[in-house]
Amino acid sequence: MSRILTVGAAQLGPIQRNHSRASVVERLIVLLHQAADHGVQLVVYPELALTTFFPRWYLDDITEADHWYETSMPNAATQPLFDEAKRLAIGFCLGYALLETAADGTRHRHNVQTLVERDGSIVATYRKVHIPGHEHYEPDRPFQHAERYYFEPSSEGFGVWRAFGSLIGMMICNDRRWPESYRVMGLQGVEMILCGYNTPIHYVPDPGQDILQGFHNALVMQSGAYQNGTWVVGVAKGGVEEGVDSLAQSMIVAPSGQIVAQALTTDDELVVARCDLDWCAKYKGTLFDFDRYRRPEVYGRITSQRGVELPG
Ligand code: CDV
Repeated sequence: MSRILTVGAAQLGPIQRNHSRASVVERLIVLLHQAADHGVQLVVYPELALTTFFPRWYLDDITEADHWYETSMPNAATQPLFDEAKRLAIGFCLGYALLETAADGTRHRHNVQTLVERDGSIVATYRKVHIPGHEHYEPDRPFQHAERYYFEPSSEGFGVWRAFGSLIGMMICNDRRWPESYRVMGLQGVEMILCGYNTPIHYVPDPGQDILQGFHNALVMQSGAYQNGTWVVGVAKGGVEEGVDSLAQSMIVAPSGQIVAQALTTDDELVVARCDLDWCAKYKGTLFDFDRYRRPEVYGRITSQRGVELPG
């Protein structure tokens, strides 16, 4: 008998800076109810799904940004989502900014996704590994992308968890452009990767790429899925948020690399697919039989070196 996991990619339209957490959580719950109507078992929300994409502004005093971060999960604002999901027996994956204070008093800021099982228990919180953008204010930009100022990169890497009768991994936005993200999870047998994203259509360092945003988005997730024999659920925040137009095009990609469902709008929209987890084995057991065909002994540069070293 096949193992089916019915998944909902819960795309969000824009969240403006004056939108309250409560109003956003209401939108998340509307999508949750749509998911229930479709027999969805797992709902995936975008990166930074509780607030506007605040790294587009640079604040000299970073503590003035503290209100964009959650300090616990669940919390008062998100408890209604946790309660409703548990009542409906739907699991979910939620992206948000997390501010933690360590035992030594140091404060740590991460861009995270928390995975919650159908019984309401927290499976894991993944912290973003690849942090794009810049550390300092860049006056010539039409908008900032100061993620490297607002978030520390994770040193925990990419985990895979047994949940939803499957092997589930997580990554966030820019992680999806790096083949290493998928492969580290592929090497742990991942069957479904959950990825929230916020991608401005205007890529300031090279506007020539703007027209290719949709192509590149599909390209990386389709190839990552195929080369690792895994489902990939990519979920966007789309539309014009605080004047910045963001790519939507949320999609669910099969282990074959085929897109099986894709958002049609740039707004709040639920995209559903019945994912047969056993399809992963078709690829993991043939062309991408890692144990049989991989050659780690000649891939040393991938972990020993970061930038390019030209031949002498
Ligand atoms: N939120 C992101 O990580 N966004 C990045 C940047 C480069 C636009 C992305 O890769 O989509």
